[in-house]
Amino acid sequence: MKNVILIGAGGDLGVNIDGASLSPRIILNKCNFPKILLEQDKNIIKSQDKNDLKKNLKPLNEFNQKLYETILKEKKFCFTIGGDHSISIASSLASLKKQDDLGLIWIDSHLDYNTFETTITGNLHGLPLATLNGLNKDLSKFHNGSYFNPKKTVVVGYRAFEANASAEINNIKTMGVTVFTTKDIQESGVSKIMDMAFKIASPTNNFVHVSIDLDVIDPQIAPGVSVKEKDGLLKNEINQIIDYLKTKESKIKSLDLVEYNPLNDKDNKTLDIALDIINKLTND
Ligand SMILES: [Mn+2]
Repeated sequence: MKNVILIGAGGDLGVNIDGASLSPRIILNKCNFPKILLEQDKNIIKSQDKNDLKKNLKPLNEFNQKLYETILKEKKFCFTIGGDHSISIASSLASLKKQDDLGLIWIDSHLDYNTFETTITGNLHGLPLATLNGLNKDLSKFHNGSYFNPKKTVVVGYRAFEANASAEINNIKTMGVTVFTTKDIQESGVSKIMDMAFKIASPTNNFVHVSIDLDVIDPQIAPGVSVKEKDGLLKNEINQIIDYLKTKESKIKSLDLVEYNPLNDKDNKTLDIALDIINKLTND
């Protein structure tokens, strides 16, 4: 992949657990690419109010607006390194603003499809995918343009069924987004699922944005995330996904890698996987 710039998005205002904001600085330091590092204001005190269902909305939007404007100006291939997954609201919408009719592939153990009405925690990293399909407008006020077509939006790797997710599942079904579970991958194999994902996200050979949440990987292999979901993808499966993405390089407009949390990592296991993914996807 030529002409890559890493955009460090050091924000974790979307999650009540600290740590993801620290990861871009660590990752960018180990990568030999042009880079821009944005970090959230260290003086912000996160909301701990259980009844607050729009936690840190204002500073989160301010951070995302900066990220959005940074990516809009950038001519290189933007590979955004989070941060929690709320930063992908900005990275994805900026990419869509630059490229019409962009499909969206969301590789994640969670749906990230809550709305302000269905979220139980108010942790806004559970809302970005719904936001990218045009819901939760309060999270995208900085964006003046269209949203991702739900019919060209695909989730790969979902498995967080037990997390009181019925309202979220209802949201995503109503909108018409396609979801492939971890079980689907294990039963049908990576290449078949990824073939289908690309057919849905890119039916007319249009470009796609790919957003990879590290919690799609099994937490025994990649413990350094904020919200762990057991029974995840094994090393072989995530490697196959990355190899597959490599074959579709010419159709990928932009990438995110999010949710690395160094405070939860063990022996840099997750860091090593994150660096491996970045190196594989960016190597020519
Ligand atoms: Mn996510």
